[in-house]
Amino acid sequence: MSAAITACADLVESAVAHRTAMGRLTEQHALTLDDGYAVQDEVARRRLARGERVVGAKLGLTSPAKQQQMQVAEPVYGRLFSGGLHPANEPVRVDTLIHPRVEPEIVLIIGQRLAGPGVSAADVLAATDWVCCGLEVIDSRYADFSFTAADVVADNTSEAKVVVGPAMHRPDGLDLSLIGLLLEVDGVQVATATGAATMGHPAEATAMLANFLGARGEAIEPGWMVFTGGLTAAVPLAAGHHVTATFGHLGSVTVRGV
Ligand code: 0L1
Ligand code: MG
Repeated sequence: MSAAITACADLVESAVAHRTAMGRLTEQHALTLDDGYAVQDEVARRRLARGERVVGAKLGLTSPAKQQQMQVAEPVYGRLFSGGLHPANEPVRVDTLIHPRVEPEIVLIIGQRLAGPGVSAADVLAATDWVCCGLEVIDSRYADFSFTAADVVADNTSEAKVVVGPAMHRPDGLDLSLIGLLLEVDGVQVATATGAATMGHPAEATAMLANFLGARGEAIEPGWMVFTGGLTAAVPLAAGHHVTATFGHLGSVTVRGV
């Protein structure tokens, strides 16, 4: 591993530990997208060595709303860790994070290993045990959430916490592209979307991930949850406020900041 990858992994970990936003890594190092993944891999290796577990995967920047908000047009992948699982009924302490935002996602619970090449959306649905709704709490380690694709990948795509709704649904008979979503902050509607916002269909987005991981010699593993990509722009999470996502068929999920 190059000294630059190690140095960038150190900077990411320091920003998390000190809850301090940093400048773009790409301003100090000429990182390609592959280099960004190498940094993410190194930080993941360290977290696993400290006892965390990977519990799933997250797709990022898969919807036009997110790509426009972040000014990055490339879908990206990050890991979900056991330490980021957050109970649905517990408030999120915003002072444990830098500048949290929340985004609504359709979540797949995968029952069978999926690794490309050649994984299709139909394969994903056949391997999916359950579908539920979720809110992802993201927290970029970059000042003003300003990053390139390589930067955000190095930062595990702003991973912080995930909350899943209480109701699990079988995928059979559901067209996930047609699932409607209403996003509210403190009871005020701020955005609407459908499942089609994430690459046409959440299973299409997940198939892309399985093919991407297969090319890296990795897979979506049985039991993983896949956050299939924010359907709307992310909204800030402030103390005293609550964000609720209500999905057709899938129910609703709320995150409250304290
Ligand atoms: O889950 C995500 O969509 C994160 C990808 C982009 C990172 C961000 O919006 O901070
Ligand atoms: Mg997300």
